[in-house]
Amino acid sequence: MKKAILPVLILVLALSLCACASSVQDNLPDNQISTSPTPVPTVFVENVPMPTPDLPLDEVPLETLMADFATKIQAGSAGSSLKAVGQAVRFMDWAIGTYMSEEEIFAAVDFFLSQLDEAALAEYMMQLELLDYTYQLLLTPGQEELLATAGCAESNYPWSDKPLRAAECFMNAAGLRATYQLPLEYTEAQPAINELYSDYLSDCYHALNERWEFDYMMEQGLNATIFQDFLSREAYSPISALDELGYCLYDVNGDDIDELIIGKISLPNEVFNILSCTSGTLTTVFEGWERNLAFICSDGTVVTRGSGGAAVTYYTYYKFDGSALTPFGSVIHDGNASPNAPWFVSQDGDMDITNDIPATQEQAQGIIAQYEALYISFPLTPFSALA
Ligand SMILES: [Ca+2]
Ligand SMILES: [Ca+2]
Repeated sequence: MKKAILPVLILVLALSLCACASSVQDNLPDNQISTSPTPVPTVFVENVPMPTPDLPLDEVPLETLMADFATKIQAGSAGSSLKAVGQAVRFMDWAIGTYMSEEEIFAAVDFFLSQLDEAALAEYMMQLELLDYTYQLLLTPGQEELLATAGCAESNYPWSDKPLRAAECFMNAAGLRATYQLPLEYTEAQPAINELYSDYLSDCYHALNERWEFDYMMEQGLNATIFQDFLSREAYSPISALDELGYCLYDVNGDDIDELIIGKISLPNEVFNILSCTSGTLTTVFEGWERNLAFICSDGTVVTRGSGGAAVTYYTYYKFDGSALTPFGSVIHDGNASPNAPWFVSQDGDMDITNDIPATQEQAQGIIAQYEALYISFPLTPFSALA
């Protein structure tokens, strides 16, 4: 598979890890300040301006920020866009620095919005729309002059040239990210299924219903490993494979062509198969099994999590262009090869840790958590519905 290096996301994550580390240190009494700060893998920090040590990026609680947006952003008034710049800067500093999970962000946003009456909510949503617009503007190049005019020349610009995970979670929770809600719509109205997909899904149904042989499933391009595994469980499970496994259409990379997602109904963010029909033929983009699963993030990143036994776990991060996956980074825990310092990070997608960079557990798990916050749970339709 072609290798491409897209370091920005990893760099952003590293930046946030550095920021968190510095803020923790800033909050310690003097006699507890560590004299040997955790080294950051150099691969993460190349060409990236480090946050200034006296500026802990995550020091402002989200609820404080949200209250400030209400008083300091004036949508539609003179000078409103400049005031929004200052708030967008704080918002992006928060997004880079926060360790809040997706659930925590959702809960905080939901709670704040639920306190507002109808008129206040309408006003606040206009303020958030201006904030969102400004935030997206600040992800683009050439905004130095705008920042200087707004009195924010000393900001951490450019934070990133890609959407920030926490910021996207926030906007999604506020209802400003239509794409994130797409999977939910599938439960209400199934879209017309592409003929390539419908033939494939029909095979899936018949394979499970008629218990096709393993080799025949393989010949038909089905996920024989998973299908046979779930069929064999029927001996002791009250749920049939037809009801346990399901599918969903979802446009992973935003090119208006849906991909076909196959997974387990009860674990709706774990994906066994991703299929594409972008090229005009049905293509298997990813085929997994229970120890090598995929997860799809709301920003289009595809993550695979593989296991090589109890002590070995691989997380690989991919860009998806509609037809193929290209790895841009990985986080590996290998307690066999390196029992005392098992975590590694890299910008490659191979399983080889000899060309990777050692990382602390905190750094590695920080990267994993930032992507986990974006995993989509798909409302899968059971194959039994195709009867
Ligand atoms: Ca697509
Ligand atoms: Ca490697």
